[in-house]
Amino acid sequence: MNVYEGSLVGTGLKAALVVARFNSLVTEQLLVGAADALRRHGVADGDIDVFRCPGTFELPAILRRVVATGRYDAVVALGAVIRGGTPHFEYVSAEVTKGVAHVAMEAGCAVAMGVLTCDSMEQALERAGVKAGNKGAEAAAAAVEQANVLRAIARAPARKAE
Ligand code: INI
Repeated sequence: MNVYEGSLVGTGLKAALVVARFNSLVTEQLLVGAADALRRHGVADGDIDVFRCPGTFELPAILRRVVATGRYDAVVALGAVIRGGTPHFEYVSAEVTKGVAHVAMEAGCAVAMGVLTCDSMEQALERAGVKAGNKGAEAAAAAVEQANVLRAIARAPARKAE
């Protein structure tokens, strides 16, 4: 049996964090958590680039451009969609989920989803480092693991079918 999986060691990886400015009280904390997690997993500070966009709706388009540069092993989308009194929340959260998934499927590198979809600002802050962990950090760790499993697949020896 040959098992291919990704380690959580980020040494030598180049990473990009794409962060939405809307709800920046939350998204800046997701960014702090994601950058901290990358460094703690061994990614060099100079190998982490940050790109900002207006809102979560704009994340997939910027993500796509960042991925297309071919400069990164791991890219993380960071945003916070918080329910208001109108259906806007549903549209933005549905589009970003589809958009990030679409970019991830086409990308040659790891793409991770660090976008919160919450009912309240309180729920969002809890998930941005206050009391329920930091989803930015979790997404960054997932990106490191995914980048490493992609590398492992690329290095796997070709075997003939029996
Ligand atoms: N953008 C967010 O990142 N979070 C939200 O909660 C949000 N809501 O609810 O409106 C939001 N809207 C802005 C949207 O992402 C776009 O920037 C805007 O529609 C312009 O295209």
